[in-house]
Amino acid sequence: MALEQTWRWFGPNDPVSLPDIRQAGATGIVTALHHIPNGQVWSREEIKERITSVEKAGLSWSVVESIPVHEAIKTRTGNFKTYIDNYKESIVNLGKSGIDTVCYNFMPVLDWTRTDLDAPMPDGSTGLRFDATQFAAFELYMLERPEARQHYTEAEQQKARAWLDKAGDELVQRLVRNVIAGLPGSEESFTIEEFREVLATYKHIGDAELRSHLYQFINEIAPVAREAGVRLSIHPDDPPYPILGLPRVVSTEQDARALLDSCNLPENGLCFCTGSYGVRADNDLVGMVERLGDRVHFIHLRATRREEDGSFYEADHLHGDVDMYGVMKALLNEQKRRKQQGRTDLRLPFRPDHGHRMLDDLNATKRINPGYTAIGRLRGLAELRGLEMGIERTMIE
Ligand code: DNO
Repeated sequence: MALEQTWRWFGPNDPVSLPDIRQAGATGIVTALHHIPNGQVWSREEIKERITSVEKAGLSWSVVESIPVHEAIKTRTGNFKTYIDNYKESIVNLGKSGIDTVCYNFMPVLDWTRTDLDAPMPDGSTGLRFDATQFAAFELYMLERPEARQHYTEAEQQKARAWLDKAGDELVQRLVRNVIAGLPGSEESFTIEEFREVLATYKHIGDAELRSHLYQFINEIAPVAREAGVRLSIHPDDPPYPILGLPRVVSTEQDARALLDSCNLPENGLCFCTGSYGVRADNDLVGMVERLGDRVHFIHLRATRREEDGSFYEADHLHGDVDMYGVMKALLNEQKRRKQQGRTDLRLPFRPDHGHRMLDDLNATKRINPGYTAIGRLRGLAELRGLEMGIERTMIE
């Protein structure tokens, strides 16, 4: 037994081609119909077309990442009922087409957030980073969010100001772009003005409200997914704590457990992202796989490194704060358990999440998606599959 090796592909415009992915050794593709506007139904025809192009390359469409959840669903305002109906229809169409795993997230306004997409690593490669000081500078002095001041100590505010005074226009503009102009896979992007407006739509939505909206949503879609033969997997918050005064409700083991308990169907499952959950020292990743593993349908493997002030960066896949050996072993044990229990969902897809920009990908003229370079992920996947094989060989059947 082994986990399924997959690779994220952003579709025909992705600079990394399907034949490249095949050479990397992945067999499954993780993709989405990014060209369909958020909220609209994914038709059988569109799904078929994507399946055909993936299969032509000798690969299979393993996971949908993601069907985006419209903001109206998260706030339960406006046309949210129509959007939920459309969501269901997309799930049904995917199920009929033989696609059985769908990833989604419930982060308000922004999907994943970083301040720096090219932070220098000691070995000469670059990686993604969330810098606490730069983020403070963004919300205090560029976004000018009035309540942000309460969130930072005097010393933190001064540090952010000092960064800003030294940064220069180009760096400042880049920071704004990195935070709100949409990272790969995010379906939304904003100007500062638009961003202020959309933040205001959460004025009356706190932690309890967002949780309730998520639980209502999953209770509506999970039974449909069950009927359609589709397993849903929620991606955790990245970073895994509230930012910009917005609530975040999928950041910890307790959050994940509460969501699973809110709708007790196996189709209501998790995407286990070690990079996101791993930013919190209080998330025991190995224990989480042991305790929640029976509801994990999809896995992102990457390792972050925490710094004292709350900043973090993406380290090499095997050398961050994440105990990748322990996680991999726990995942293989989960797969074994499923086999012993006679479960049919043994296909546990994982993808090397993100990777450093290195070697030829550092070439400034080369088009790349930050975090989703070919060579950095190739390295990540190679290391992870080696780790997996080493563990597997020593496991008692
Ligand atoms: C970032 C990704 C996320 C993820 C979504 C899932 O690299 O892991 O954008 O795809 O949050 O819905």
